[in-house]
Amino acid sequence: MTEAGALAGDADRRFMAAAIRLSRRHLGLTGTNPSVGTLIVRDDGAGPRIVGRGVTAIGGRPHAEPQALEEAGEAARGATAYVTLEPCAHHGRTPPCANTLVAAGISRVVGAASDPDPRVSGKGYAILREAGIEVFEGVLADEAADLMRGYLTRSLKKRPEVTLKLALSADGMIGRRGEGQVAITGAISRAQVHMMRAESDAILVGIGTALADDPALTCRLPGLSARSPLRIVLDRDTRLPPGSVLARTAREVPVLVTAASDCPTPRRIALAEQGVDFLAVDVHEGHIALPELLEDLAARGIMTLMVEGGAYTASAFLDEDLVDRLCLFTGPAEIGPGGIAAPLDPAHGPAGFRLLREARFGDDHYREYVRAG
Ligand code: AOF
Ligand code: ZN
Repeated sequence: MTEAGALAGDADRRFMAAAIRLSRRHLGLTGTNPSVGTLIVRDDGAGPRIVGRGVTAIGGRPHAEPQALEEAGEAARGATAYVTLEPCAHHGRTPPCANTLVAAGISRVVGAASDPDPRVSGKGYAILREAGIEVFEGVLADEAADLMRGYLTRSLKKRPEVTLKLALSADGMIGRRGEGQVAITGAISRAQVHMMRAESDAILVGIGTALADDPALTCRLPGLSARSPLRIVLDRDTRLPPGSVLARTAREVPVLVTAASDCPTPRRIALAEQGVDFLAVDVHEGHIALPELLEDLAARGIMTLMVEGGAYTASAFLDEDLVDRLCLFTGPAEIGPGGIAAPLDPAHGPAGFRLLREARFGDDHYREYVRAG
C-alpha cells in the first residue's frame, strides 16, 4: 500500500458515508444536476481530519468539488478527496472538476457512483489517473446512487424517477369513500412524507384526489416550506376548481395542470389568471398517456416525481410499470366497510419489487420497496 493509501478500507467508507449524507442537503434543489457531496480529508500523522466540504450548489452550480477545495485551501495538497459522483470532465461555467482536483494537488480520490453523462463517463477518473492521482472507484456506490436516482433515471431513461407513496390502514385501505382526507398515519409518518416532498422535484395527484381532499401538497416542515416541489394534477378535462387550495396558492408554489385540451374554457382562463400552468397531454383510450407525460416532465428538468394518489392514479402508474420506488406507510387502525382498497396486496408486498428498508414511525409501519432488477 502506498503512503497515500493509509486511509483505505473502513475509514474510506466512513468518509464516503459522510460525503453522501452531505449530498442529501441539496436534494431537490440542484435543477437537472445531481446533488453531489465532496469531502477533503488529510492525515498529518494525528489521524484523518476533514479540511474541506462541498455540496453542489442550489441551482446546480458551482459543483461540489471546487467549493470543498476552496475551503481546504493549501491543506488540499496531498489530501484525499471523497466524491459521491465521478468528478466532471467537461467545461461548463467553470473548468472540469477533475482538473481542479489535479491543480489543487489532491493525491488520492475515492469515488462512489459513476456518471452516465457522456461528457463525463470514465473521462473524469481518466484525467485524475493520468495526473498520477490514486483513484478508488465504487466505494458505497449503491448508497450514493440511491440519492442520485432521479438524476440517473432521467439520464438513462429520459423520464423522472417515480416514487409512489401510499398511506394504508391496517386493513389495507387508503381512505373511505366520500370522506376526503382520512388520517391514517401519525405525526412522524407525516413529517417523513413532507421530507420526501422537500427532496422531490415534483409531486403528482389525480383530479379525483384534488377534488375529494382539496390538498395543499406543500412541504410544511418548520424551516423547509421554501422546499415545496412543483405540484402536478392529472386533470384531463380541467376540472380543478379555481377555489381549490392548489389554485389559490399557485403563485406561492407552482401548480401544473396536465389537460387534454388547450381550449380556453372559462375555467382554464380563471386558473391561468391565478398563476396555474398547463401542460397539454396525449390521451389514449380515455386515459392520460403517462409515459409521454413523464418524458415531457423530464424534458422540463423534473428528475424526481412523487405520486401521492389516489387509488386510480396509483393503479395507473403501477399497471404501466412506471413505479421505481414504493413507500408504504401503514397505520394501526382499520377503516372497515366503505374503505377504498389499496391497489396492491400489503400483506405480501407488491409484485416485482424488493424490500429496501423497514422502520417504525410511532405506531406506523414503514416499508420501502424498489423495483427488483
Ligand atoms: C461534478 N460535481 O457537484 C456535480 C456534477 O450543467 P453543468 O455544466 O453543471 O454539468 C452538469 C453535469 O455535471 C451533470 O450531468 C453531471 O455529469 C455533472 N454533475 N459533477 O463534478 C458536481 N453536480
Ligand atoms: Zn464538476
